[in-house]
Amino acid sequence: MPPPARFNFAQHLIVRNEGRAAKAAYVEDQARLSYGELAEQVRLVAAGLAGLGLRREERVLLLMHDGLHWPVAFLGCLYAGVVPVAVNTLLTADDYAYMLGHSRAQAALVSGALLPTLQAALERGPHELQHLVVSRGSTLPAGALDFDAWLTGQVPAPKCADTLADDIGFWLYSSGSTGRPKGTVHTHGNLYWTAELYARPVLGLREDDVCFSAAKLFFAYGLGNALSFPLSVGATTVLMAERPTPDAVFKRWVAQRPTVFFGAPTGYAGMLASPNCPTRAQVALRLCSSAGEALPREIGEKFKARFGADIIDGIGSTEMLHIYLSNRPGDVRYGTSGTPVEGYEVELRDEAGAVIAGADQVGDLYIRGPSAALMYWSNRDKSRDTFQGTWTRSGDKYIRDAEGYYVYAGRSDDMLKVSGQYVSPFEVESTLMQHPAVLEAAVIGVPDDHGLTRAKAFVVLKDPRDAGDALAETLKGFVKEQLAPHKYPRQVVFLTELPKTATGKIQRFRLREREAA
Ligand code: 3SK
Repeated sequence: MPPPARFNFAQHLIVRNEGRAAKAAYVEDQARLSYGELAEQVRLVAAGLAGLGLRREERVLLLMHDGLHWPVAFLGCLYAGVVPVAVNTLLTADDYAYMLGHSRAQAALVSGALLPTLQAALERGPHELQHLVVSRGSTLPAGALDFDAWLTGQVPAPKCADTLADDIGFWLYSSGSTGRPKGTVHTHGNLYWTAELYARPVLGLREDDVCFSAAKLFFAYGLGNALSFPLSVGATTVLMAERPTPDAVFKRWVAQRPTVFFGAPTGYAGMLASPNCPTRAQVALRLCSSAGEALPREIGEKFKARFGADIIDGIGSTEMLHIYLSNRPGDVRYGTSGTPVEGYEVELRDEAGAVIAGADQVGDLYIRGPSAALMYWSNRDKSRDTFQGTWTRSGDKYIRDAEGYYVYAGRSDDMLKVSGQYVSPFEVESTLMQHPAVLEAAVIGVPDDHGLTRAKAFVVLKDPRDAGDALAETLKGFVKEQLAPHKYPRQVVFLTELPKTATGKIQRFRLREREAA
């Protein structure tokens, strides 16, 4: 059933959960937020935004660690018709400076711990930011508001903005192989569709579930797992601000006893290898989900043997908002991404663009479905390249086997996916080239011992005599200081020259072939 034409996703959730006012919508280690409190606080945020003079369709940067304020802030914006731009908390001041300028955000809702980076971003470039609301900050800069105090002064907004299902609801930034991240524009209706097509029928999420996502709320994957999915069925969600290390996850598995866990292959591999991995009797998991990169078969099988719960592997994208190809509970083929989710169509196309009908051939994956983003903001070329009529180009290569299951066959471009997040080789290479010892560099993805992708850099030095382990470590640290943590190369090797085309373009595929040999 499509949503009605006049539709506000925050209001939709409030109405759906009217009968659950006392039930916990969210729990943290020491705090909880009931459905009734969530509805009240969403309306307070909407009133607070109006009080700041925010108008419909204006953007608000949402740069917050996962915690009770995050869903309140996100849904409060939607309720007011204001557009939250939810951004990755691991980025640099340079990234946020770009996003502030590009989104023309009028206000920012920011965690106290992230305030110094945001302030550095504000000093860097032109922006239109007029209001700063700080969540859990110890000291406030002049003119900034404290999140809780801001809400205390409000009267709940009496009604939601009269939005349409097709109105812009929110943005997420998605990385590409070249250039700046792209502002992916989603509608109110898209959140509804992913919950109705995936969370209910495929995962079978239920009111009595306790959901916990290692993927943070600013990722499309995390936003579904920890917000639109559980709130659509009246479930409870565990939120955690800290990094999802194995120990941090185990602590919540044992203390909060989630029934459904959402992770990524790197996380599952780390947990299974940890000496602190709990026993089956200590946890309450009935189902797990994996996305971000293809789940190696061994990890799924080992996990099932230990916990008795399957990991449902699927693939989605920021552009489609959530998962469109997936395994199913009761029909899991480890080593594949499963079959198309009902409501989505997928096609494999050959290099000439013709649809591949037969089995076992590699093709570019295209998807058609109702949760596709509208566009990349202010980027017509890249929008046209990705959103082609009713089809969306995924940028992934897949094979369909004779039984109709899809097997991941790599990216169509040079992008790598590390820990479920895209890494542009160009960005890492240009950072390496800022080091005084480096002449040029090329970055590719290579599998680690678990079959998961890690960045590897091939570096040509200005003076080849500098090559050695010490410089390799220095270069790793150099990248780590400047880029988000998942982007630094885990291996650095020195070459005397890089493979290039006649016109001087680096041939990364030759480096990949060399690694595979
Ligand atoms: O990477 C994925 O597979 C994914 C899944 C759900 C939502 C978003 C993304 C990028």
